[in-house]
Amino acid sequence: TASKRLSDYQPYPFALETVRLDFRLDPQETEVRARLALSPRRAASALRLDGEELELLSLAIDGRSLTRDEYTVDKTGLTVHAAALPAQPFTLDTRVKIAPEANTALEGLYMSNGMYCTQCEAEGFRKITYFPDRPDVMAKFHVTIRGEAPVLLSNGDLVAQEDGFAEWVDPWPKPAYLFALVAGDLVAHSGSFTTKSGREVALNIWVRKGDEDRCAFALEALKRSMKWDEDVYGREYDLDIFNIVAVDDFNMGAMENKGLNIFNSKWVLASPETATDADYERIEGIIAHEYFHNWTGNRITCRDWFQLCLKEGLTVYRDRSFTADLRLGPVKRIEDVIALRARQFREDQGPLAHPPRPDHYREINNFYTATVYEKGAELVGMLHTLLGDAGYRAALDLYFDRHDGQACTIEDWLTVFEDASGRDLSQFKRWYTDAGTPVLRVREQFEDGTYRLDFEQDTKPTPGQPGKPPRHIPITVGLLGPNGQELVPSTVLEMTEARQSFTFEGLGARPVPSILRGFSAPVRLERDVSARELAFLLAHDTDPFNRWEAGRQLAQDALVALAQGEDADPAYIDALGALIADESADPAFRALCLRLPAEDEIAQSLHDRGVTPDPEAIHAAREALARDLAHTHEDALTALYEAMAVPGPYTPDPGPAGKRALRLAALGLLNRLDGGARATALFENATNMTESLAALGFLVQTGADEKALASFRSRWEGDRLVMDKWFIVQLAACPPERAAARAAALTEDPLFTWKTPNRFRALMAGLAGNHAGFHAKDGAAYRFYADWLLRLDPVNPQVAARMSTAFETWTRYDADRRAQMQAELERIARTEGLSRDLSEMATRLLG
Ligand code: HT7
Ligand code: ZN
Repeated sequence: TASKRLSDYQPYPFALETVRLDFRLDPQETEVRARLALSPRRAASALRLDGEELELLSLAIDGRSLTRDEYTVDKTGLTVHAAALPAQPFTLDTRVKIAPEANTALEGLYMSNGMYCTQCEAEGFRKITYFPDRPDVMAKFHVTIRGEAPVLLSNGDLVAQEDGFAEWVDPWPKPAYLFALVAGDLVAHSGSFTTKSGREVALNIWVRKGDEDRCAFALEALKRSMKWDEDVYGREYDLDIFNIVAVDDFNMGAMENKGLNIFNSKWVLASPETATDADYERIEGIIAHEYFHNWTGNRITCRDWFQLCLKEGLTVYRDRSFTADLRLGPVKRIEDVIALRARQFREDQGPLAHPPRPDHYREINNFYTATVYEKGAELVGMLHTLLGDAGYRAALDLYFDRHDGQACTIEDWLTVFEDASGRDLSQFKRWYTDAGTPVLRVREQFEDGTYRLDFEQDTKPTPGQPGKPPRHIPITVGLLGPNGQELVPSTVLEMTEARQSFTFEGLGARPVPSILRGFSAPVRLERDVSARELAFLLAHDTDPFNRWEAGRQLAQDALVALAQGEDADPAYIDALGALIADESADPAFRALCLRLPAEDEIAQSLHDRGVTPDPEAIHAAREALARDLAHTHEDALTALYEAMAVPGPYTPDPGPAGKRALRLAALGLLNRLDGGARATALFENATNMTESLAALGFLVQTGADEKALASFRSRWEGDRLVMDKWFIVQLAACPPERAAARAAALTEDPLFTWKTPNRFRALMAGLAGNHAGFHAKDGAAYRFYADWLLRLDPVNPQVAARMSTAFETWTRYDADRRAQMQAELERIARTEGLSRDLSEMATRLLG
């Protein structure tokens, strides 16, 4: 199939006012009747409706059945020829049959554990009925559902209900991708929220029987989100009811359907025994994210799918700010940057690099990426930095005022910022249209009290984009004096040229610069800086992000040296001694400083420095540094492990969670010395999943994990969410030489229900997350992984394609490994009958 191109955009030639949908649910034969009220926008245009895998039963216009020569049906839709269309507004009625039970792709209407549910973003609605399935066609939906299930849900407000019947009306026009239907034997955990204008909203979290005691946290998170959006963005909820449903079989995390969010049960259900601190934080963030889409995505949507980052980048930015406000802001920022580098910088460095707003694609599902989401959020953050708090808020107010009810573009978005601020953002727009991570080099000069920073920016070519003009980069800088006092507080420098200098006058002595504070732009900063100065910044920087960053840099430098067989500077190990003992620093922050960079990040760092990464050497280097750290600071770490124990009943609040994080970071290091003794004790006595799972991971790391894995399994066998953790941890943390064989053995486990995305992902992501195991020299993991992608593809192409990104770094490695990965990708690409999703990925990966 050919690519779709942004430059080919044409408005839909018909206006769609209202849609009536009537469902008669049946696992094998669901009947869907649709009535569309259409008006031609220009004369003599044929009517094209999208539709896939539908059996058309009847088709009529204004009540008259069409004859066979008046329309054409093909594999992707239906065309009513222009001659059969009235020149005036008309109604089109279709009746189709679909088979939800046979739908394993989990797109459109499908079944999960006997319950009906839908996933329509991006182009799933066309698997439900014939429709203009594009986001710029917005209509009011009126839905009736007939079926045996006791609970029948759709978008909007419930207007009628009796046994086996429900009728829903959504007063807000929406594109089809926001349609949802759920039917099943569900129970609700309910509550309510009163909006700032006094509207009472009924809140329900719908789950399978038995799960209702794991919903309380999600419900409270929803209320916090509703309040935050009112307080910070002035946005109020706009229906009388808000439903969330938890579903076990789900391709992604969650979906923001209007008034009826559907969630992967993993991101709703939580109890102290089954969910970790990290799970709680993610659940809160995802609940917020989907709720925030009500304004940024639903009330204002995207004109076409090229504009995806308009809603996703902004909504990620909003959910990050929410978490930063409710928890520890600097810690959240550091976590987000770690994730950005691990996922988005990695993507930008390889064959899948693309701009936040791509201009072509074959399969849009392949563009729900770290670049669209996380880098998209960074771009919103930079706009916020450039305009300041008041300017940002004014721009967002204008955005909601001007575009409510519309389907918009990145141009609309940037125009709002220009109009609100009077600034020219044409150069800033390159961040949206250009792929790649700029490298920002900086040199310093100090003379006669004047301090000068000379910056140079450069972005390497990416697929299809050879030339990279300079970008508009906000660089937040502060200058520190010799005792750590702030000589120049944080200032935003705006770089717009390829090379640009900034001076600071009147300084008594050479200052220590703190550059790119808060990670003010998604760039790779290069600066010749001594280990001594980094240690100084780790001890004294008043910007918490850069304080952490200095430690990170020290760790990276040490690891890069060790991985190349050189000696590591002792500065990192020395500096961490002070930090461990620094009780004025927050435990969560100290925990982050104690966390060594992941092996994949070390590989990335080597590659950035022009060195071919050797996965075995990287693994050995990381182990050696961890052991050295543990050894040097054994007493302090042991004291920390004791002092950070949290007594009393578990709560997922940031305070105790931070202490647990620090305690477990200490244990992770000590585990290298005591052969798993402390981890065994913790595993046996843990009363919450955070500690239990961490202890299990540490035991897996030592290799003496058989008993612990068996006991964990026998305790949690009946719990699908906890068992996913069991699959992941034993692959992600195990000694690399065991990883591939263990993964293969696990596929024989009766609990490896591979058609369930969560279980498939747990096993495969566990293996791919074991850097040295996945890249084992013999190529066993590559072959195994490719085999399973090929097996999943005909069942669930979306998930198979997403998981293929495990290969996205293949060009970084040595010739042997490259050849093996290339061979696997070629084998995938050659496979007959491959889905469009995986085929596009294989082709792009091969470059
Ligand atoms: N807007 C949603 C993205 C999405 C999705 C979710 C579930 C399954 C398939 C999906 N395809 C696209 C999720 C979000 O960003 O909020
Ligand atoms: Zn989203």
